[in-house]
Amino acid sequence: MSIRAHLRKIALALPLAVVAAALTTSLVAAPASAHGSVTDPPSRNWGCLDRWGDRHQAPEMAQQDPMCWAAFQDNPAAMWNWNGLFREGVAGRHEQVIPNGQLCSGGLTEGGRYRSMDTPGNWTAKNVPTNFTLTLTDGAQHGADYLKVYITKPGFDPTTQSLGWGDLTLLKETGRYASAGQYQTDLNLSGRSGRAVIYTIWQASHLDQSYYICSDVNIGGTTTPTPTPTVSPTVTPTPTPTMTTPTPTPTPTTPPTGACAATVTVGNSWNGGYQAQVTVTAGASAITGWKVTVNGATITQAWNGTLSGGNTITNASWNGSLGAGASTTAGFLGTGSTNLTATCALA
Ligand SMILES: [Cu+2]
Repeated sequence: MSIRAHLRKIALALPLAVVAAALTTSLVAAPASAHGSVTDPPSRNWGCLDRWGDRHQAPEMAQQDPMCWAAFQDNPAAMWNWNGLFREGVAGRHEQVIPNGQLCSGGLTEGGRYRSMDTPGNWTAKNVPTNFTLTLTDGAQHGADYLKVYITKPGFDPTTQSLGWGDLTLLKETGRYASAGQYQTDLNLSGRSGRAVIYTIWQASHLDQSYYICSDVNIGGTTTPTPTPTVSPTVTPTPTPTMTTPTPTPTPTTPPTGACAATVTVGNSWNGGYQAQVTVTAGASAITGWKVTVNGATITQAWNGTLSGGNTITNASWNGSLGAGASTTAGFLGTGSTNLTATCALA
């Protein structure tokens, strides 16, 4: 068991009463099927899940990440289903179908599950340089007819203004992407600085399914917001293990002795589920394919790899070949125990 997984077991043991209370008051739905979202710069709901999923009821979130706090209070399913913010049958008529003020919720799609994403406020913004690469993670490997990437016009203040189509400038429309786990495109924001919203429309290729994704950025920003570790005085401080900083996955300095080796690291967890990453490292010789079995896992979806048999991930087309000692990663969502071990075999 990794250090993080071990910490997580401790963490899971502590707030059982809290979890039980949450179960009675909210319907927490695991992702029903695999879809995707922009993961860098993180979409609003993916960012909230990434930063807080493992302690989504921590009172300090209200001060440190107030928009995420509000979003979790409104409907945590907006975070658990971070990859499900889409509409079907729009036929490319995005501006006609999505009303102003509802761009970040896909026009209140899924019964308004994502409505909190539309709220103006101090969403945590990622510091980005003027040239950077946007990454969309497609856990379902739907492919993309195109990505349409917009940015809010200079002077638009996402902390106070509701987002409408007239606030956006089209940065670029990409061509098609073959089905893969991630789609990337370079963005050039030269001449811009400060807060902005990157608005991405992902037109999936398997059917007419369009995703509407708001990511907050701070162009040219270098300072990280200083978290205020204030615990609400009405709450008894809980000795929550510190897990905000991901523990770096130990990287072998020498290739493993086998043909390949795998480690598994559990990331965010929530009622009934968790996210995890496997790291695959080639042995002393280059390999052309790998297959990782995560013992103890019940995997509901995987990305950067193909799921089979409930707990086995086989490399995707683009990350199977590894030089001697080289590493790659794949991610998955699982349910049940987080006491996991991973084994690697050639594929
Ligand atoms: Cu999908």
